[in-house]
Amino acid sequence: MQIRVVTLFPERFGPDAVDGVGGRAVREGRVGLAALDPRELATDPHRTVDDRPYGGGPGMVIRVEPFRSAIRQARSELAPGSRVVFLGPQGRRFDQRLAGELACLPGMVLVAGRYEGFDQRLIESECDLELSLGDFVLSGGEIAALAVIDAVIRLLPGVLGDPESARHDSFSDGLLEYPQYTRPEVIDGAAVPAVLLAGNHAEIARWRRKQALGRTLEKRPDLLAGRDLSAEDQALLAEYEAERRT
Ligand code: 9D3
Repeated sequence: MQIRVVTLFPERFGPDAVDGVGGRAVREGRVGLAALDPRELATDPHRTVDDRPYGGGPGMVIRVEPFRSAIRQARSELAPGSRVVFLGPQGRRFDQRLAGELACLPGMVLVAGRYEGFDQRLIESECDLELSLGDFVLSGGEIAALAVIDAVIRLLPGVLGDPESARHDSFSDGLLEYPQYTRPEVIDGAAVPAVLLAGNHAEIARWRRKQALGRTLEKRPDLLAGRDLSAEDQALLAEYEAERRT
């Protein structure tokens, strides 16, 4: 996959910008990552990227031309079928499903938003998709771009050593993970659940599924809403609830 980031802070997308397995894929060239700085493409003597808002009011607005040139330059470097993704607070909420969709593309151009806001015509004419990390205010889209890059790269074939890890990830089956334990067996009076020590693998799998379901219902009921649970999962949830009350 080829990734281009259009940003006023290109130095934040160097070879070490992405960590973990994704960073390795970038450093080994299995993923192409490069940043384009619209300021470099601004044609006026002062290389301005913003201007005063029509209609008045406080602040400045990002001009169309420098970003448009950078986006078009980036797009020209990518294969047909690649997408231009604008990162801004009004976008579709990013989630694992969207990460999976983006991972199927040959390339993507990520356009990092700015607090001062863009001329609306830029977003409408140059971007295929607008994406947000959630309902909180960032100063710009760079951190969001890194989050999207990380989430997408680790889904590319061969990036995780073990494809099973991606499948087991929280959210890949729409549930939170079961709790994990390692030595010692007891710490500050808190014991590891006995089922994990007994070595009955069918019982362990059943217990883990029950914990995953129960914790999801407790912490993230939205993930279960509108989902049809099998009779077996419903029984496990009932068991979880009963055990919680004792
Ligand atoms: C109140 C009007 N705008 C500020 C003048 C809103 C605004 C625009 C742009 C607030 C923040 C930003 C900068 N944020 C992003 O570019 C951004 C973002 C975010 O703030 N939250 C969650 N996801 C994202 S993705 C990009």
